[in-house]
Amino acid sequence: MGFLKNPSLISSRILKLSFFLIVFIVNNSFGAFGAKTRHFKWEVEYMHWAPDCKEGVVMGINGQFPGPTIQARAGDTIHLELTNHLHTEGVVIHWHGIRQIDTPWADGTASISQCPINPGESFVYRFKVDKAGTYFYHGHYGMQRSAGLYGSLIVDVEEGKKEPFHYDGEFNLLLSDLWHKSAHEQEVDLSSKPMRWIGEPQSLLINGRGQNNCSLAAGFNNSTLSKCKLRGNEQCAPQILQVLPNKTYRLRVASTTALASLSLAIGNHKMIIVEADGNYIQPFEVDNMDIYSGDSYSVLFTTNQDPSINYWISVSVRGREPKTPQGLTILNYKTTSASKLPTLPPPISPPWNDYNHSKSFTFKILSQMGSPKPPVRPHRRIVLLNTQNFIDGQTKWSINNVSLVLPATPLLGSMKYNLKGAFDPKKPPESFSANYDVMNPSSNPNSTTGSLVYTLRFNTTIDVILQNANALAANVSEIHPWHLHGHDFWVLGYGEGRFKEGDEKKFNLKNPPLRNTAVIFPFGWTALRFVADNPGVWAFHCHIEPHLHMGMGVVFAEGVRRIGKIPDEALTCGLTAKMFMSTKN
Ligand SMILES: *[C@@H]1O[C@H](CO)[C@@H](O)[C@H](O)[C@H]1NC(C)=O
Ligand SMILES: *[C@@H]1O[C@H](CO)[C@@H](O)[C@H](O)[C@H]1NC(C)=O
Ligand SMILES: *[C@@H]1O[C@H](CO)[C@@H](O)[C@H](O)[C@H]1NC(C)=O
Ligand SMILES: *[C@@H]1O[C@H](CO)[C@@H](O)[C@H](O)[C@H]1NC(C)=O
Ligand SMILES: *[C@@H]1O[C@H](CO)[C@@H](O)[C@H](O)[C@H]1NC(C)=O
Ligand SMILES: *[C@@H]1O[C@H](CO)[C@@H](O)[C@H](O)[C@H]1NC(C)=O
Ligand SMILES: *[C@@H]1O[C@H](CO)[C@@H](O)[C@H](O)[C@H]1NC(C)=O
Ligand SMILES: *[C@@H]1O[C@H](CO)[C@@H](O)[C@H](O)[C@H]1NC(C)=O
Ligand SMILES: *[C@@H]1O[C@H](CO)[C@@H](O)[C@H](O)[C@H]1NC(C)=O
Ligand SMILES: [Cu+2]
Repeated sequence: MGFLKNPSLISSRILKLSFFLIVFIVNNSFGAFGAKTRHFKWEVEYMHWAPDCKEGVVMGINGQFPGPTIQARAGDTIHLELTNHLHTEGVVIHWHGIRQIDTPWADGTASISQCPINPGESFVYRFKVDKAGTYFYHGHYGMQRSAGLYGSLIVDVEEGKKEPFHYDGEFNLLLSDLWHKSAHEQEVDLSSKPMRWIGEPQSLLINGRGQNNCSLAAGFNNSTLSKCKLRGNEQCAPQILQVLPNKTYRLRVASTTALASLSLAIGNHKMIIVEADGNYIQPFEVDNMDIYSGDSYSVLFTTNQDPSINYWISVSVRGREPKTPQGLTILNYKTTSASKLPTLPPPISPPWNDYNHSKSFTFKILSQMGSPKPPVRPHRRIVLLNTQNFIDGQTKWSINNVSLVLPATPLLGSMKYNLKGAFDPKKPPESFSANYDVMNPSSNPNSTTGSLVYTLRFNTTIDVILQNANALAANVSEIHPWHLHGHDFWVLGYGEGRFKEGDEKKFNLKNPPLRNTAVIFPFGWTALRFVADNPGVWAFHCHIEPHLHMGMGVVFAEGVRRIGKIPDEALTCGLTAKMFMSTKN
């Protein structure tokens, strides 16, 4: 057909290993047992970019969007100097899924683990990537993730170790959603009275590339196809995945969407899910998979289909009525021309509101034999009710009737140094009133604000019950993927309606999956368990960027007295800065 002139092709990484080895040897120093320190120098800046063929402004790193992929091995130390070249705002980067054992100040959460890095200044993130898996990184200040500050972080198994499954090559698929309105304008919209909702994204991006005007799935024909810009060197041209027949490939999929829950499928190819959030799971086969913001997975697929044609890989919106075209790229068997368009239409995802389909996928995720098991009972249970509320006319999300507002002084510093007045020390509620009806809108939707810091006794076992509820409008309850910093947790179970005493008898203590992100389904609850054994102050929040912005999160502080010396650069704002002035004079 000659449709694609200069398609941008990516061959699998393993096939190019020799190239990477050369780069690493030049750039990195070796430590004991083959573990290395890997050095990076990054500059963050705004740039003109056209991720979906329409030019706008994104946050780039070293001139790239998405940011560079970090590739390391388990046990390595990342040493990354981040310089802020934004002219008028601070910046931080969070390393999503990395537990930051012994380095809680490197977690990259503004107001929690550090002060935002000022324009023109640098900060060194130094931390160990202790566990192999598929991870990513992203901005964690204001709505900088929505502005495009993200990239992939891949941790391979240690030198000489093997994965528990075989594959011949691998690709990263970092999924995101894009608005044509700037993240600044979105922030103002969300904070106005009354709130102006940001709406659905204009495009879905795969590795930062998308097609805004090319909605193929609904009516696959040559007239819709002609609107696609699948060719050339354009920033929106998809990266084509090139494969050989009769091989097995690993897709490392991660979602950093601001809002969208997604379904991923490869035309004609089955997928086997083998890893979730950096933990191996019991493999299972699907035609399409759900992926929520904050999730990461590895999936295997075998190139056992007709090698003389190409196939679509598609990403579609689930859980909200879709108003966004599918995100697309092409799977190309190298035996055929990469410029031939697939003859079959892109896979269509299940209906957006088929929650049974989503639940059946989610419930299949179970830990592998031999994975760590949860302690049999908790020391403490914290129930977190998720509601939509009003505060002085602004629309907010609240947890047990309190909407999260982060303090000016980072909590890690103010808690370790016991600074008075840095945040509201009031104990947040452990639960919510017995007569609150989670199935209906609240009779009094007003709530309050607070810093919602739960202090956990070191090394105790904590159960968290995330309780969903009706939002402000009747018969509406949304999906919220909750992400915990500093830990993996066991997902013990899900249920419909309100969590009741006795529901804990149905918890899965045999093979619950270990994850760092778990979803609550509409009108349902999700039960999590973790051991508070990582000294630090950790965010736990809905990974939907506008929801966090509107207060949907809490903070867990644990083992605060055991926290090591916090680097001075993490403490250059609020009361911690004043503390330095007085000790240094
Ligand atoms: C989509 O098409 C419309 C009408 O042809 C055009 O105005 C718009 O700029 C296009 N959008 C993108 C992202 O190319
Ligand atoms: C092509 O698909 C579009 C979008 O679904 C539809 O509006 C149009 O009628 C289709 N054209 C033909 C010739 O089928
Ligand atoms: C589009 O047009 C080409 C040739 O012009 C034809 O071979 C192909 O089958 C058409 N595709 C569809 C989906 O109609
Ligand atoms: C792939 O394997 C199938 C079945 O083993 C075989 O028939 C086919 O020739 C192989 N294709 C290639 C391109 O090697
Ligand atoms: C979803 O599953 C529930 C429980 O199995 C069932 O009662 C309900 O009818 C299903 N809904 C749909 C739309 O299939
Ligand atoms: C909620 O707060 C608003 C002011 O922001 C007030 O006018 C209204 O009466 C409050 N509603 C209730 C039920 O207290
Ligand atoms: C939530 O807090 C507001 C403001 O303090 C109060 O008016 C309301 O009754 C509370 N609602 C619940 C369900 O506790
Ligand atoms: C944490 O608790 C476990 C089990 O109760 C115990 O074996 C371990 O020594 C404790 N660790 C620390 C650092 O206190
Ligand atoms: C909400 O659902 C109930 C039960 O299905 C129905 O009776 C009611 O009319 C619905 N309300 C709205 C506002 O849609
Ligand atoms: Cu949410």
